[in-house]
Amino acid sequence: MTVTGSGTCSDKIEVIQGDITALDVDAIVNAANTRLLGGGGVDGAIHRAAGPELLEECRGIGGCPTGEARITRGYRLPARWVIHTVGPVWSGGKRREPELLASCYRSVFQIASEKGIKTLAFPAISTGAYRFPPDHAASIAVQETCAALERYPEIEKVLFVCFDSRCLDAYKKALAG
Ligand code: AR6
Repeated sequence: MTVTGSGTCSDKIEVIQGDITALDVDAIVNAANTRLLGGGGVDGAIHRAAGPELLEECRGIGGCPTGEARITRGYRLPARWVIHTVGPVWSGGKRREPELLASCYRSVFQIASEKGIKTLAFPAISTGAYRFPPDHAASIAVQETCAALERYPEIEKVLFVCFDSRCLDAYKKALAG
């Protein structure tokens, strides 16, 4: 299923349901942890699909703080690049979780712009193992993406990739404003 947004920023946004590792875009975003050495969820799926060279490159990076991002090649993935970002673990919302999640999106877009990336796909960062409420996370994702698309008009397409229908509903609501 595909939901296309309407309005100025959302002309470039699409919400789809599926596996992010299958997408033929310039870059896919990984919801990683601070060690950057793989894990479960989307992180595990990306490492499995990219192959062991990805872990090798990640080892050389030496980790990433929460709210920041790092880029690697995509190796066996259809995507040329993987931008790894570390979302906050939700613990009630009083530990700057919303700010840290917003910072993930900003960091990813900054790197994307530096690398000339024109199409990129995000998973719902922090909404799995890290338990960030999906509606709140989707509204931060849409807000930061709209701001970034104004700032970096050369970015052509942003896909939000959902695994389940709860995630899809959250993005539909967030895009409806
Ligand atoms: N494609 C798209 N979305 C996916 C895929 C996939 N192949 N697999 C899972 N999702 P999570 P987090 C969705 O837990 O909450 C890892 O162990 C999933 O349904 O992957 O940021 C890392 O190493 C959910 O909506 O990431 C970290 O330790 C979303 O991706 C920790 O989990 C994010 O769920 C990060 O937790």
